[in-house]
Amino acid sequence: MKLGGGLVGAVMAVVGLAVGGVAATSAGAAPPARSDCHRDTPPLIRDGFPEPPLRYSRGGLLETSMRASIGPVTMDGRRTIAMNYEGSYPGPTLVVCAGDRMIVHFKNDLPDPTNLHTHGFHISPSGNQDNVYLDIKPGQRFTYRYQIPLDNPPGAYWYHPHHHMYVEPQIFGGLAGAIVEEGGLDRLPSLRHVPQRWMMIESSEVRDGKVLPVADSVEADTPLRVNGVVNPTVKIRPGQLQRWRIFNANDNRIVVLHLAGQNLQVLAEDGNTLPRAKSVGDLMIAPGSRREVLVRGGPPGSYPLKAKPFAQFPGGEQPKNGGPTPNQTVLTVRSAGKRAAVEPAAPHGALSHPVDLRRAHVDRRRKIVFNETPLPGDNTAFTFNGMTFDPNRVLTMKLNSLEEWTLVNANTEWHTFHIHVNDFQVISVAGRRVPYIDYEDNVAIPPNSSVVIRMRPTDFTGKFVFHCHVTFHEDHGMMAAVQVVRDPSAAQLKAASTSSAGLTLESAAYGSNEDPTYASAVTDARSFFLLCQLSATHAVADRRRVTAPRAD
Ligand SMILES: [Cu+2]
Repeated sequence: MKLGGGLVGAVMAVVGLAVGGVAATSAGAAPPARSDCHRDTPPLIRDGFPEPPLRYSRGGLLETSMRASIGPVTMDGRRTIAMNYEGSYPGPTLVVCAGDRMIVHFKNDLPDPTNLHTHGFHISPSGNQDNVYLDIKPGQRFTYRYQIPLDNPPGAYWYHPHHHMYVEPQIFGGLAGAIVEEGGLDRLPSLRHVPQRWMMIESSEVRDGKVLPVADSVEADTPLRVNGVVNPTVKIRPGQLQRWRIFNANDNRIVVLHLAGQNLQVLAEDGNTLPRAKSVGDLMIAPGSRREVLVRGGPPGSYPLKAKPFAQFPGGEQPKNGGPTPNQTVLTVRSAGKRAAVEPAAPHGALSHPVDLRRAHVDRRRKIVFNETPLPGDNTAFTFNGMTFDPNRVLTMKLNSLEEWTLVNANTEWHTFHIHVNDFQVISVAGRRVPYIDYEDNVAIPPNSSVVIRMRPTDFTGKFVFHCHVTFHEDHGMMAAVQVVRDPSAAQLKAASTSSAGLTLESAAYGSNEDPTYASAVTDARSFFLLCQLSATHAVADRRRVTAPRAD
């Protein structure tokens, strides 16, 4: 087992094990074997392609240290100062199985508060699990103890900081790592021998050997790195099939990927295996989302995987002014060598049989409007139904009930909707029904358009959040709290609107067939005050690149 990228990582990992007293490895005793799901998985290609350190669960447990700090990492083969987990950019890849426990000995050696979010995990949001309300101050330690449920779908997840108002600077600074839960597709006979690559796409701007603070960067221009390297080479043989798990770990950027010479065969979205493989020429991945794809080696030659120009923040010619991002090469596929005699065929037919919520009875409907309100001093409040994030304003969902949410983007720029703990089924995008069963934990919402989703919170009660995963928007207010309870009170089941300060967002009554009415957006005084404070703290005045043009 490879524990760490360098000596520090390895030592930290060993210390981590010793702290928990798990691997009672007195000299000579063998460590526990890897958890069952890691047996006979498709091989991970180790041919010089950049790869963060891998940490596998053993005997049903992944116990690891996780130190967040600012210090040297290797980026593009060079020593670079960045925010990092365990001295690595990206952080170590955690490889687990459904049903495993995960113990993370977290240490905050950053100058700011932080915490850890297991993005996409269907896991408890409470206590020392996926609790984004934790405030781990500089110098503090915290031990996370996660119980990964047996029904957490195998697939691609990731971890990143989730302390409100620090998410964007910390992700851009370098804090992100992959989590892979094995099983699922790994067991499909047609994929058992298809080798894999795991690719964390991040953007951090480097100058003079240091990652710039996000506030000093022109973000849309920032190069995209795959596992810490600009434009790495992917070797493939003509005819060879490879399976890539792609993580968009950018703080803000949507990427639209296009591989020269072929379509990508999409197998899974946000850890959810699709009912059937989907062939796409352009693959859009929202910040925070993951996609699994199959790629076939073409005739000998080089094939760039491009991030196509994309106007995420319309309003100008240059990225700085909100124009399209430049055409960037994310990686280069080099097809060479002998064509193998027998290459596996791509899977065809059903890959999975997800529960379809399209015909199910809806218990409650809500409407969430994503909007932006100008503030004094060239600042912008990013709001849901006119309100910025207030941890004490909590919307209530009933455990095991079915909710339908209409997500309205009232702006000329893109937003995304991400919710913790429970994934949702995307029903329609911009008025068009999705023709298959499409589960995601983060969906992009086109400008001046809407997306309808359905979800049924199961297994876990507790309080968590939903937000835009353009993390600049999230940090500047576009987030709200939600709790799942077994037996909601009468007040929690009533229809509610933004004008009743304190309880819920725009909701029809539980059990009603009504669509909620949308009250006109207001930024309440308290939110306004918080936003002004926030603007002062983060000096966002010069950072208009992620704000949409003002409405005239
Ligand atoms: Cu947004």
